[in-house]
Amino acid sequence: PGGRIHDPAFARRVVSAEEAAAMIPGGATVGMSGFTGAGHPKVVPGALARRISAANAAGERVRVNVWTGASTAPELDGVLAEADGINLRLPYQSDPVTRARINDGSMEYTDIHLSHVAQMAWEGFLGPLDVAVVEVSGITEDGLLIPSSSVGNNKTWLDRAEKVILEVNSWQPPELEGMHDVYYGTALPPNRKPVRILHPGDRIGSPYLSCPVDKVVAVVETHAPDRNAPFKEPDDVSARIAGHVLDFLAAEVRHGRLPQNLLPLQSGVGNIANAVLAGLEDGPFEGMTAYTEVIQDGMLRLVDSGRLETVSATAFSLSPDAAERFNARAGEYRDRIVLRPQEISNHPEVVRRLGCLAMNGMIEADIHGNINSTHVMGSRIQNGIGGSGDFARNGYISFFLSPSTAKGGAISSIVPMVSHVDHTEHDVDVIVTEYGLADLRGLSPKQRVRRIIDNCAHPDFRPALEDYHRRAMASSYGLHTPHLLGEALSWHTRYLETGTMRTD
Ligand code: 0RQ
Repeated sequence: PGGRIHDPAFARRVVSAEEAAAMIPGGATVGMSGFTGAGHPKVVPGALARRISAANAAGERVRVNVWTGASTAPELDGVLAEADGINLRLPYQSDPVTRARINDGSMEYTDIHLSHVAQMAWEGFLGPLDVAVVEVSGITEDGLLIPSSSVGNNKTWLDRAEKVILEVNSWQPPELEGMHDVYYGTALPPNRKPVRILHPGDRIGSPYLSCPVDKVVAVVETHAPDRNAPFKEPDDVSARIAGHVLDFLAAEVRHGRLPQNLLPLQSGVGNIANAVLAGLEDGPFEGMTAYTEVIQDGMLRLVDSGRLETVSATAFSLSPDAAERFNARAGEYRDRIVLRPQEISNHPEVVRRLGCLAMNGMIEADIHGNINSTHVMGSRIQNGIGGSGDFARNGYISFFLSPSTAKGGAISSIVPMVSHVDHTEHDVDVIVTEYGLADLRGLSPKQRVRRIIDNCAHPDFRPALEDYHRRAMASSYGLHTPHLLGEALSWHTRYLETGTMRTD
C-alpha cells in the first residue's frame, strides 16, 4: 500500500472505508479527529452514515455518539447529521445540518470548554469511549503516528478508545512530521504536575502520537483535502473593529502596560479576527508570538512577513489558497509553528502564565459586560463556546468583538441583559464594535454601562439603552447592577414577536 505507511504491522490492517465503518457498532461512542475543518477523517464517517441511512430506511434505528476536537466538516458532522445518525455530539460544532438537528431537538449537544474535554474523558465523566477514528499523515517504521493538520483530542481518543481506526491521508504534506508537540505528561489530580511551557514555542512532548498496533482494527488510506473555507477580504465593519483594537494595543504599549512586541496573541476565526491580523501586518509591532487555538490565513501571513516569530496552536484553519501555499512549503514553517493537543494549546495554566491577548467574537453583550457567545435569542445554539472561555478567563486582556448590529440592523448586539451567559462580567476586559472600544478594566457595573453604551452601541439603539438604564436607576431593587427584571429580556421577546428589536 501507498507510501505513507512504513510499519508493515499497520500496513497489514489496510481495508476499505466500508469495512472499517462496519467495525463501529450501533450505539457506540466514537472519538473522531478533526478541529475547525482540519485533520478530520474523510471517508469512514461517510461510510458509517451510509450504513446508518440504510439501517434507518429498513426500520432499524442506529445512532452513535460523536466526540471530536472541535467543529469538523460536511464529510463528518454533515453526513452523520444528515443521516440522523448522531445521538449526542460534543464539543464545539459549526455545521449547518448539525446545528439544525440540535435546534429542532433531534440531537443532544454537550458544549464544553475545549481545554476541558480530554480531562473530562479521563476523569470518567463522559463514559467509555468505544472507537477512535483518527486521521494521521503517516506511520513511521517504528509504528509511530505522524499527526495531521490538527491534534485536537487525538492523544486522548487513541489512549482511551477500546479500538482504533486510522485514516492515513497522503494529501497532508509529509513535512508536517516534526511540527507537532504531543505532551504525554498529563495526569489527574492529585498527581498533576506543572505544564512547563514558558514560551509559546517550547516543546515539552513528542512529535508523534502513539498507539499499540494491537488496538488498531483498521487502517484506511485517503488523499483528500481538509475543509478549507474561502478567505473573505475584511469588510468595512471588520476593518473598523480591527482599527480600534490596534489603536488600543498601541496605547497600551505607550502606557507601559504591554511590551513593544505585545504578548502572545489568541485570535478566533472569521472575518473580524482576520481583519485584526491583517491590521497587525501593517502595524508597528515586531517580534510577536501567538499562543492560540487555530492558525488562520492572517496568522500565516504574519509568519510569512516575519512579524510573528512563533505560533502555537492545535490546528490549521486555512482558505484553499493558503492551504496550497502552506502545503507547498510546509517544511519552512516547522521551526516556527507548534501544533499541540487542545488541552495544552488552551491550557489555563499556560494561558495565564504567558499572558495571552484573547480576542474572540460574540453574539451579544449586555450593558454590564456579560457576554453571550453561543445562543441566538437565548435558546438557539449558533456554534459553541469553543476555546473562548479558556482564553477569556485566563488571558492578560480579554477582548470580545462584534458588529454593533445583526440581521441587517434589526438586532442590537448590545442589549439590556444577555439572553444566555458564556463569559461573565468578571472575565471581560474590553468590548469592541465598529463604533468604538469600551475598556472595562477596573470599572464598576454602572461605570461600565456608560462606557458600553457610549462607545459600542449602535447610535440607533443608544436612546433606548439609556432610557432602560435611567429607569432601572430609578426603581431597581438594588443599585449595584441596576435592572428592571420584567423588562430585561424584552428586546429579545420583541424580536421574536415582531422580527426586530427596534421600536420605531
Ligand atoms: O448568522 O449567517 O445566519 O446571519 O451569528 O455571525 O457576524 O458572521 O460573526 O462568524 O464571527 O461568529 C459569536 C458566532 C460570531 C463566533 C460567533 C449571527 C449572524 C450570523 C455569525 P447568519 P457573524 P462570526 C476560539 C474562539 C464562539 C467560539 C469562539 C463563535 C452568525 O465568534 O462561534 O469564540 N464564537 N471560539 O447573523 C442574532 C445576534 C447575532 C446573531 C451574530 N446578536 N443575534 N444572531 N449573529 N450576532 C478560537 C476559534 O474560534 C477556533
